[in-house]
Amino acid sequence: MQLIKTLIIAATALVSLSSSVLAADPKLNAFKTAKAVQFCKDSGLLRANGTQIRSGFCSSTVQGEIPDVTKMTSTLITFPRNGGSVTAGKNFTVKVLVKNLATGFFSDPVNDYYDLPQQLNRNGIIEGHSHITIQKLDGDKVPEATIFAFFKGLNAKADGGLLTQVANIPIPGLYRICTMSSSFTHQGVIMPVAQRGAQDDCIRFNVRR
Ligand SMILES: [Cu+2]
Repeated sequence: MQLIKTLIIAATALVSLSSSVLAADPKLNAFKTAKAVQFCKDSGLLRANGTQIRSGFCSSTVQGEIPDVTKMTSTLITFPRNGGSVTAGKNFTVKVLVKNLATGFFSDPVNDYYDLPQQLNRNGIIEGHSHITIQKLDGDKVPEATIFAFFKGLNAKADGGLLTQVANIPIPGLYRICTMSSSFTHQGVIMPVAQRGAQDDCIRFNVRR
């Protein structure tokens, strides 16, 4: 117990130290990178290699550049409407409004998955893209993350903050559509503070016969 307490105090001290004066010290950054690499060496998991390893892996990519609180990513799905409906087997256009995400930055997901830190553009906005994922709901059963009716990375540049994607759901039912905002190499966006609005949106809608 004493050891754990000592470790927590040491960790807290390290955090306050690193977040204040030493953040820009290249030697400390090298030290942190070395620590991250060592962390993955010590982990029993496969090392990340830029591919999507389905059995899980250990990444030593640093989190990277994190925006100012006034530039945190925020998203709203405007179509389908929450509680609205579309017709089964008929194309519809999902509309996503996104704020504070410089879209159109989309790395090759086959070879460059999670392999670069989050980066900001010269205006301090995260460079990345969003995704939409649509899942069928079954009462209060938590959906399986491996099962989805539709998925698409939104690789195009937003037009006035608007991202669109044509989708088609053949089977009627209640569905959930969510966005997943990410940086260039597909990792979820990283924000400067914990207490904030969500970077993503989810809505529920009906697919009718
Ligand atoms: Cu992606």
